[in-house]
Amino acid sequence: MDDFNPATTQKIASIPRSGKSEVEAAVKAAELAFPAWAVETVENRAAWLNKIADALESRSEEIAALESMDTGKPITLARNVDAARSVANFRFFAEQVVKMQDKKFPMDDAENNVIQKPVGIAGLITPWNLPLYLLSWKIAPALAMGNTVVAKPSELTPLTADLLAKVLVEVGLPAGVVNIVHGLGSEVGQAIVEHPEIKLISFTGGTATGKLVAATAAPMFKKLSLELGGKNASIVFADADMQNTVAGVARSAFLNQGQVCLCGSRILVERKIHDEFVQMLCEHVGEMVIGDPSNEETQLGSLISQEHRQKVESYIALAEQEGGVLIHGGERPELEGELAAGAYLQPTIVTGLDSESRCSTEEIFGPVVVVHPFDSEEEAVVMANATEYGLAGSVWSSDIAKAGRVAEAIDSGMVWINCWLHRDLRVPFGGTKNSGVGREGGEWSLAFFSEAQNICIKR
Ligand code: TXE
Repeated sequence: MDDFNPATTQKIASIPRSGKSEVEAAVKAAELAFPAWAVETVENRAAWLNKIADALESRSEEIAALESMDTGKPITLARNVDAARSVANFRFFAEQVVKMQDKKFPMDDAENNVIQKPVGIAGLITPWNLPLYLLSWKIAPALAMGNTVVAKPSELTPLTADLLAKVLVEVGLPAGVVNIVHGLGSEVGQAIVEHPEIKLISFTGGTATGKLVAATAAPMFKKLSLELGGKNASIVFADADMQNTVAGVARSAFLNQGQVCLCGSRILVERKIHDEFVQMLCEHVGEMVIGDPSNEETQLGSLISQEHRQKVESYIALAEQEGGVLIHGGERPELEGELAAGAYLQPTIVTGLDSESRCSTEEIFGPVVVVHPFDSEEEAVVMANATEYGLAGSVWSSDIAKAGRVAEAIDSGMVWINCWLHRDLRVPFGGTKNSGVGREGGEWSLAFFSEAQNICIKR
């Protein structure tokens, strides 16, 4: 299969279009490797993770360049977020797993010991928006807990998964512990989810695909973690620090061209500052540099593909049909040379829509945000919760008690107050409603990638 740079539409690689038989071979290899890997000491597994982190770190610049080329994202973002976090994920779980302790529950006449055992072969399926970042977020805890892995990266962004496979060979990780199978979701992804020997599935991707994955895995009682889409609200109160809030809300709206499940794509603003806020937001966004992802100055790169841009543009057309006003962007920027063919789109801000309109409630997953005014705390909460998603959100106010009340009332897995995407890898990550099932992160990942067994000893 061909792999393209979406910023230029040039072909950059060919990848194998694997199918059932390659998944079968990967499962066989993972099965053979499992017994030895599962009984490795925790310290040894942590040492492997650190070795992988070191090897990735020495290739950080290469990872950033590949990720930027494969996704169209700005090189600075690929360097500071994707490359850095991929290394950090391995280091973090190496540290976490050695700190983990078996739990004990004493009784008068007996002792309960809860131990965490490996599940077996873990099936990991990841999307295109944060390729190695999300793959390493799953591989590291899976390995730390003694599982072997069959992983499928997105067919749109296979390059850093391929680099990881080479790094694993270089550092000498025993063969079969990690197996990466490239190909289409409907072929390789589906074969992984269906395979009876794969006992656990961790999936990050679209909600529609998540439904399919759940429907296939549930009758086999596989352990399942689904991290799906989001339509997250950024709630701005009149007492917020305007400068900080405008910058934070704009970053939350447009980071990675709005292609992050956590992006704040619905901006709810207290009516008395609505017009002023919107004007400041437009000015801020107007200064964002859009263009060549390899340029250090670029803040907004290309979307993932022409097809995805069409989908996002169809929402802009819908916004206009629904009575929305495009107060910023909405067009393809005019770029020169080979970039002219890229999947670029201006950062777009829409006002005047009903807060229950499709553009305000459906995930667009691109550089398009809607802004709505609200009059009271209660109204802001109702509006924030009026979507089928429940992943994240942010609240901006100098009244921390009020912001805390609103945060608790939002039906989502994560809320930031006066910041966004301020990540501590120890905290739970995941959503409610159509944003998924389960939590990963810190001890939640270690619990998910293992089976708890209680051993009760009668004295
Ligand atoms: O994702 P898919 P797509 C959202 C976003 C986007 C929409 C669709 O709204 O517009 O999803 O994106 C694999 N069995 N997010 O179509 O298809 C696929 O190969 C098993 C949010 O690109 O869900 C890839 O590796 N696997 C999201 C992975 O699933 C299957 C990030 C995700 O791709 C499969 C990406 C199947 N039947 C998109 N079909 C987030 N939560 O951040 C596909 N796949």
